[in-house]
Amino acid sequence: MDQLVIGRRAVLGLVGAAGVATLTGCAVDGPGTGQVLASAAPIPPPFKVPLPIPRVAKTVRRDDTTDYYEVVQKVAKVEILPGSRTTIWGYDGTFPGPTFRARTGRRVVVTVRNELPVPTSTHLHGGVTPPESDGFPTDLVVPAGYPVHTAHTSHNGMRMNPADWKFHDRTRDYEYPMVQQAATLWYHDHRMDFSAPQVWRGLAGAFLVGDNDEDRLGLPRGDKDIPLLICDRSFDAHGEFRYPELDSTLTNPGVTQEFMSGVFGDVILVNGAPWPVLDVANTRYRFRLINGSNARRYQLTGVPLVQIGSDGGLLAAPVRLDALTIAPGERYDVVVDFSGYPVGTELTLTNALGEGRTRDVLRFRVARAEKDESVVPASLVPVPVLRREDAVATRQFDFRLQGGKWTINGQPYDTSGSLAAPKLDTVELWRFTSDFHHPVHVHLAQFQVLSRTGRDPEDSDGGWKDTVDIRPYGVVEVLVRFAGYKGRYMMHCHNLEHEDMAMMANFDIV
Ligand SMILES: [Cu+2]
Repeated sequence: MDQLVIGRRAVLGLVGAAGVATLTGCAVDGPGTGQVLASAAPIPPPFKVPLPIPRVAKTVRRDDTTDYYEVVQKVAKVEILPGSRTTIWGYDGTFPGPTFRARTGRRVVVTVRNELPVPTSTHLHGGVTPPESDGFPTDLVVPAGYPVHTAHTSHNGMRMNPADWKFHDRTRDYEYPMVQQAATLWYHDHRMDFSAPQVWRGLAGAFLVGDNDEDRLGLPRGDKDIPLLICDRSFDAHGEFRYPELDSTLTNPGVTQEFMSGVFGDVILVNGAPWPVLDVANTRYRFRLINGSNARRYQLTGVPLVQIGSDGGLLAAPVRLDALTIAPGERYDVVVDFSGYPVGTELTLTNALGEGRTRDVLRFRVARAEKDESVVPASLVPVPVLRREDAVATRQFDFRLQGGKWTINGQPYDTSGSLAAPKLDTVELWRFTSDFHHPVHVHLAQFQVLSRTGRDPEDSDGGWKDTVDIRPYGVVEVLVRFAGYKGRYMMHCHNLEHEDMAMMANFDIV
């Protein structure tokens, strides 16, 4: 029998697993399910390069209701490791892509033009988006001359019906009504079979929604409100991204056997820079933490964290945390108060789930004294509390390695299938169970965590979420509110290797 080991020595043999797996070494919390891919390039020393702040996307046009943007997905060369050039696939040729700053109630239309050699699908993660613009994995923008029939190939037992595929020639508009409150969203690639390698190459960015309720609070703003997209990557001897794909043209899907459980990089990037340093004033800062890693979980600690928001928006009240665990796809909105530190102090945000170099993340250097205009009020925004009795239905979704495939309820992804049909404007109790670490993401609908393996939710589980970290043998109950739009959406594991290897399912809001 093949043996599965998670964490430190992640070895996963899928061939011949025949649905039977032995799990060992799961007693200690770890970086998730995956295997470290070592860099061949010399790894740079930490805390030498400044934290990049992604540029804010500019509108190309505005009218009474709508802000219009244009984004080009293209190949670019950027300096990530000091002194070498890395080829990336980026929105506007940058990694991360530009930060969008949207407003509740103002519609956003993003025209995406694909100049990459492969199809793409762009998902606004956390967006309350009509199904046509949700970035379905089979709803693709294909580059000029791309042979679309090659997209219908099937692997890992996934069932692909050619009728489910949609192809847009080179460009398309994504329409985001922004009927949602202030929140930290992000956008990333969601192409069927290839989300993992395409996000790894750089297709990800922050999308921040603001509203009047948030403005009234007096939270840190302007250059003291900073997205931090954290991800791990590996590099080859030439400084190019290294990834264990079977086909570097990304025509045929899959990764080499030993990485089917997930890919961990050994270089931690924040906003695309390795272990950067940020000079701060001795005031409060607001950081939008986004875990853009394929598989790696982090437990962030080392600086005083006050959580003010979760995936779907601000909390009812701030929560003081000693450490914060963030799984792939999750976001946490936090305030760090540097006022207690004299100028010259250095504080390091570390990762308690890492080892060696992956224990470090980002350094703050208190560089100047300033008067702080910001506050963190004891009460933030009203958040209705869902209760168990609000649920009109209960469903269970089991995330599991079965028959050598990553499955949900025993089934690999079926483009035509649907596992649930919740009614619009109702609440359901969904119970997620798992064998390994699976960060579960539900499109469109937001939820509240009700329990974790029979216990109360954790301190950082509060508020509206769209992604929740399920631990090995964990049972997480969430109350999901189906609001916004009818139509077909999906849920999936946000370990991107699991996602690409069939751990997705459709559901229909009716
Ligand atoms: Cu998973």
